[in-house]
Amino acid sequence: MRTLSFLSLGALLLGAATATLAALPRTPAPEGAQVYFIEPADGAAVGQTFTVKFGLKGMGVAPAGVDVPATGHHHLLIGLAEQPEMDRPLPMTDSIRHFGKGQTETQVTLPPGKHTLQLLVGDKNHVPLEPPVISQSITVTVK
Ligand SMILES: [Cu+2]
Repeated sequence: MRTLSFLSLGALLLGAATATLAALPRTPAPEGAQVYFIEPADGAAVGQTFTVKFGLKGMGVAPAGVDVPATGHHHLLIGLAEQPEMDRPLPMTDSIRHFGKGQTETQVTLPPGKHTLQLLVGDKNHVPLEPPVISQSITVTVK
């Protein structure tokens, strides 16, 4: 009996994990929505810890988990070689930072060298909108 309930719990957890990874319905992007960097500027030279300010037009910012039409939250992509998959929740990694409290700026600390930065808006489930509201990729040189 104990073994059986352990197995059912395992199946339940596996089911939940699979559901999380599976494709979720994507939120349509509001017409003309645009995300961009207020700072730093593309090509800027910055110190090892620098401020990044996120700009958003044509839609609003809301925390993750909050269901308000025409809103989303920011994700900062740092040095990603490939764009993340757009039909599922964005993973939380050092290279994909979530601002699920609705933050519109952050401090980033990176080692010296060139780094690419890009902003990507996600919906309440951290899934990119359809079509993706994604910024230009900018490059900064950390001194
Ligand atoms: Cu997120």
